[in-house]
Amino acid sequence: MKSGSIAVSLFLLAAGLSSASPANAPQSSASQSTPSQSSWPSPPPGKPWEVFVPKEYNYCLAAAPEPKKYKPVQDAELSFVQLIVRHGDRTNLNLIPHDDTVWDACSHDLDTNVYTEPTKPFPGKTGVKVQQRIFAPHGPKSFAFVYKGGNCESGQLTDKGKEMHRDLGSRLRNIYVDELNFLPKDFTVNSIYLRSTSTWRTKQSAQSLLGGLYPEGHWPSHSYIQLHTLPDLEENMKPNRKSCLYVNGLRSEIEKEKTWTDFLASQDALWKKLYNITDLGVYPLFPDTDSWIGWMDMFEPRVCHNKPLPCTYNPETNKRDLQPCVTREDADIALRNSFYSYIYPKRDSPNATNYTRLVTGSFLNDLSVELKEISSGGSNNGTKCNASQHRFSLYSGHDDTVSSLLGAFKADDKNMLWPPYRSNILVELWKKKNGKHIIRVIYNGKVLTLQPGHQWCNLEGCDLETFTNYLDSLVPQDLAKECRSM
Ligand SMILES: *[C@@H]1O[C@H](CO)[C@@H](O)[C@H](O)[C@H]1NC(C)=O
Ligand SMILES: *[C@@H]1O[C@H](CO)[C@@H](O)[C@H](O)[C@H]1NC(C)=O
Ligand SMILES: *[C@@H]1O[C@H](CO)[C@@H](O)[C@H](O)[C@H]1NC(C)=O
Ligand SMILES: *[C@@H]1O[C@H](CO)[C@@H](O)[C@H](O)[C@H]1NC(C)=O
Ligand SMILES: CC(=O)N[C@H]1CO[C@H](CO)[C@@H](O)[C@@H]1O
Repeated sequence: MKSGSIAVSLFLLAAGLSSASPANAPQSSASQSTPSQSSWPSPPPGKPWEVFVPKEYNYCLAAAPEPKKYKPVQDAELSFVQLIVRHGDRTNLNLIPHDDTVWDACSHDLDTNVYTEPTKPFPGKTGVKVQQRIFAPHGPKSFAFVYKGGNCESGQLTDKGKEMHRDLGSRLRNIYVDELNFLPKDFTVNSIYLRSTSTWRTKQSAQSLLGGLYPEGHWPSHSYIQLHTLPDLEENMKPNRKSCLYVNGLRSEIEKEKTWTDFLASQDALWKKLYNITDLGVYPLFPDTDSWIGWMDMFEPRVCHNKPLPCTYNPETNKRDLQPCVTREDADIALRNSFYSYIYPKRDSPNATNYTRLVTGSFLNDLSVELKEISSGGSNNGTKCNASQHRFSLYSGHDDTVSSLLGAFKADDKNMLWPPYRSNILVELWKKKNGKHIIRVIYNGKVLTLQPGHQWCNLEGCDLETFTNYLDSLVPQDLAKECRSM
């Protein structure tokens, strides 16, 4: 089958946006639809891509630390925490023509008001408060055949997505404020650093999370938090294909490897079936045409919202009411294939390490520098909070942000499944009584375990220097050169 744009697909999963918070928390995963109840657990693996999926895996909602079970490191004091997250539940990015699915999943009641700030040459504000509303058009004279949106943009964070991040924030409040007395009870500007990609859904996920960490009543009036974003061309929390040209080059080399082509060939029949049903050949609305990731994105948001999977288009009724339809089993296999679509390039290919350097090396450097600065009591050179009070950094990103880190760490198989919505990696810096610093890494509520043969550290308590040395070994010294962009 095809090659060439899996890279593109990973990137596209990264774009989006949205609004407000309903009351019901996603506490019980029983009420959440688990995408793969129908066929998990998978049969024991035969081929490398027959990834074993434990029953607990739920694409729709990642597990999070349980305040009651959380244990501080013995004889040590918490110094600093980095949290890297994937945004919450969102609508799909890969669209199907003549799709009747309506996404009324994004209420706007509590949306942030946006207005232009005062600008230097003009007195006062230069604009009024606005509240963005998304509405879907109707009728044959509109583009309604592309996407029946309801009140969500494609790729937008839904109310469910906001709620799951608020829930994560409130768990972290229980742990870091109430239990450990580590973060201040009320928000203070210097204690928290916030960075996000420039996408609406990642920024809103961060807002929701911080709303759980510091609920109303814990924000001093007139205080606000600075949201740091990098210019698009310098973004390093997701693969930067515009500035790092060799990302695509190396990716297509990886796609020529036999393990990869065997994988694609083995799944070709299902690919063709899906391609036919969704008219992919007729309508180029599907941006991720060379990868299983696109199919996964097309189906999983529906599964998470109990919406029907697509059937065949009927020109007479102008509806998708003909057989065959995509079955739940097809969707599960597509999801499983998408796991391999990132495990291979980011962890298992002989070229995965070089690929990882390009897609996440620069971000690993940011994490490593921050840990070194904080542990040595150094300054952040004015780019961050006052270093002496800085306790918590939130990095709000995408599946790509999380999966690239997991690939770089050489996480074991069960930790390499597609990062579910609101996946969360906590990197805790602890100072032991003897003055030594150690790192504990907690992924979706559990200490991160590594692949056999790659156990470069025990992430229950890894010596800081071993940890940062490992990260640094994946950081390009001359990024432009490794990207072959100069
Ligand atoms: C796809 O559609 C074509 C034309 O309608 C048909 O001949 C072919 O058998 C279909 N393939 C699959 C896998 O359904
Ligand atoms: C990774 O890239 C370096 C040069 O950038 C090269 O020397 C090395 O052989 C590459 N590793 C693999 C496995 O190809
Ligand atoms: C901070 O800035 C100074 C002066 O520009 C530089 O020498 C130093 O390396 C920087 N420190 C870090 C940790 O980046
Ligand atoms: C940082 O905070 C400490 C006290 O917590 C204060 O003494 C120091 O002046 C602050 N530094 C800056 C640059 O604001
Ligand atoms: C483009 C590239 O670096 N390809 C390498 C992938 O890994 C194999 C096995 O180590 C190398 O032989 C290739 O040169």
